[in-house]
Amino acid sequence: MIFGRDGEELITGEVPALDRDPPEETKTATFSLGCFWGPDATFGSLPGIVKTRVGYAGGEKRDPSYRSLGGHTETLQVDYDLEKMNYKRLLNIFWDRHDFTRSKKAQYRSMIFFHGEEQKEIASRSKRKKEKEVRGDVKTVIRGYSEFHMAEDYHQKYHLTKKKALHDALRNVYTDIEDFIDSTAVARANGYVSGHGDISSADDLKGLGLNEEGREFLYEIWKKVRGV
Ligand code: MHO
Repeated sequence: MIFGRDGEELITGEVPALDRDPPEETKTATFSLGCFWGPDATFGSLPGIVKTRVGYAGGEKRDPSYRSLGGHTETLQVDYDLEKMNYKRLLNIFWDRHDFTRSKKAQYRSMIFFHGEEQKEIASRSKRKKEKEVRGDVKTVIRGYSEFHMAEDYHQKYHLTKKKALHDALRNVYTDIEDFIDSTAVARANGYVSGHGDISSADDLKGLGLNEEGREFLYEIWKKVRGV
């Protein structure tokens, strides 16, 4: 237990079931769609997303930071389970979640960084389709992935960090920040506190390592954000 953290009453203390047997095969996708806090939560809530991380990509600076981006763009990177998710579906969510018809400053550009030829094809096709749909210009830049600079820890799973008891509970399970960022359970919890996810009772929150009290606690937050 780390001094000063609470939330211990909300967890079982065991490794969350969702993190227990990671999928055999995952792929990575990298997208920029405005402030990265929101996409981290949206994508993190989806079954089939194994890991999420936020960072900076597409610029020149070799060691960007939030205060000194050096031409980089806020970017989300996810690892997805090939048995439960595919790139086309990820792109549909990408388009749905931001306005890609307006020019933005470098920090908030709309970008797709493809990993490999297959993603390149799918992304290009998907962009052409969008152009037809909106009958005009899609500002999204499609580019080959080259590098991704992790953002500061306080940007990772940002919405969850604002729910201290829950955040601390999960940090009690994952005391190492890297394990915390990489946890599927933590990615889901970050999505649920933001009102994402298809949940109809606290029972649907099993697998996150929370006990009954913890599940109720999270379910109440989810309902409040959803306004139900
Ligand atoms: N409007 C947000 C953007 C943060 S995001 C990490 C803020 O400045 O509070 O760019």
